[in-house]
Amino acid sequence: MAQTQIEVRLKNLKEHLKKENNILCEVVDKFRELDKIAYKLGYLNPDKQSYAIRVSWWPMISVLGTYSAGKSTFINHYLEQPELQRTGTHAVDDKFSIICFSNNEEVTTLPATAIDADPRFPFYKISKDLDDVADDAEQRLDAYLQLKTCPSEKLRGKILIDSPGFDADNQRSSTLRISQHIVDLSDLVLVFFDARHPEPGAMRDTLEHLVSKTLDRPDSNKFLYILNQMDITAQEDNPEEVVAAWMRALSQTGLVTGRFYRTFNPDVSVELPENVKERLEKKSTTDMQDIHARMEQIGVERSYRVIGMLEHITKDLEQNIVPQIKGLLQRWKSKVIWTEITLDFLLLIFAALWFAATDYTWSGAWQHLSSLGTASLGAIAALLFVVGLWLHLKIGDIAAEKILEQLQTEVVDETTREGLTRAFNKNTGTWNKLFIWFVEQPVGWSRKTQQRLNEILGSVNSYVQKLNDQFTNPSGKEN
Ligand SMILES: Nc1nc2c(ncn2[C@@H]2O[C@H](COP(=O)(O)OP(=O)(O)O)[C@@H](O)[C@H]2O)c(=O)[nH]1
Ligand SMILES: [Mg+2]
Repeated sequence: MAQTQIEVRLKNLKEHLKKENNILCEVVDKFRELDKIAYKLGYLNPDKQSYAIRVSWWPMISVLGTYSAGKSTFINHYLEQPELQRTGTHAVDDKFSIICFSNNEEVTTLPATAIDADPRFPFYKISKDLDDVADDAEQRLDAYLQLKTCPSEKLRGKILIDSPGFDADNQRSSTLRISQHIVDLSDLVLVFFDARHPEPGAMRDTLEHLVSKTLDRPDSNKFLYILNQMDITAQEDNPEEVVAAWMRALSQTGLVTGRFYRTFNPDVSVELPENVKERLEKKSTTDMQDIHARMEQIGVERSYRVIGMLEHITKDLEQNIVPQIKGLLQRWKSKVIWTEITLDFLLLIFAALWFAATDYTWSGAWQHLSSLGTASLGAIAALLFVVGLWLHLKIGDIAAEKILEQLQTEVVDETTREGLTRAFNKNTGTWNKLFIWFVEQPVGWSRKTQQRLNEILGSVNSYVQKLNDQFTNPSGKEN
């Protein structure tokens, strides 16, 4: 059997995971089981959809924030690769750089298409997102993204993303759109602010676009807010005031949770005034260590997140999607049944009225029928049967169409709507239309399917335990 693109992709993914984390390798198979159930239900399209590729399997850390805040300098420092990302006071690199590990001694830069081909990256979605921004998204992708490989050991099993600043007015909406997408996929988001400019528009914009949208996220603890270049501030202003203004700006957007850091980069820092030197240095060093520790920890967090995702999708399928499909089916069934009962009733009334108007009677009609020969009776019965059958199917069609129409306005989320539409269509085939009075369960759903979902849920717990054993820190997530 020919392998679909998804199968090839997942096979490559498993190859990569084998070297990294065997447990996650097993989890890929569980996602495939969910896929199969969803294919049978019609909820996912087997040619191009899979729950497994909705998850990004590689821990991803993104560095966002105001322009010239020191994002690229921070990355170079962390990876101990001073030449990796260009830095400077002008927008030297207005692309997103996806940085990942390679054994190759040399840093290499690859075009955006390389990202699409690698199963570790969930960026196929980015080109789709860009579709809405630019018509020739495929070609333009290169204008927004590049892939860099780098031999730093700290990169093993992680992906780091450096981003352009927010002030570049051109390509602005695409930059924002991509940023949002990256934020969604990231396990850790470092949001950099420039302590030299704590108040102006750039900062407010960053906050509005990045932070205010993320306030109610369940994963809001993945955001770290970093006020950088504290050294320069200490020279020119009162650092306390700068920090206070920054915190005020953050809280004005409603942000109260999250971790806040104050740093400067020792590689490029200026001479600090004696009276604040020790204190600022100490604060920056411990904060820097904390940030780095979070970055190390991210591989562990990711494993739990993927398994959490498995649990979430399983429950969603069982408690949300299947009931919705059942609901649609029930609605269709009762629509058809009630239409037919109403039609029969109308027919009777019509006949009764007609009899009343023409002096014809039920017994007269009966006698008339009895006097007919078997052949004519047979012909009439056959004709009635065919007309009835045709009507029955037609009513099924019309009712299904009506329900599909309603579905388009009822379900807001596009992916869910598409899935439900496909699943519902799978249930309105000729066979089900014929025997609609007896239809109970959606196609692809049975006690056995239910049992399989329960088994998957059960395996989630055992994976969590295995992970706990694997990572010595038993709670795994955070200290
Ligand atoms: N004094 C000082 N300069 C910094 C610090 N971080 C970055 N820089 C400088 O600020 C400029 C902009 O940094 P860059 O990393 O390119 O900013 P990006 O636009 O956020 O990537 C560069 O010239 C860096 O050398 C810092 O903590 N202290
Ligand atoms: Mg930069």
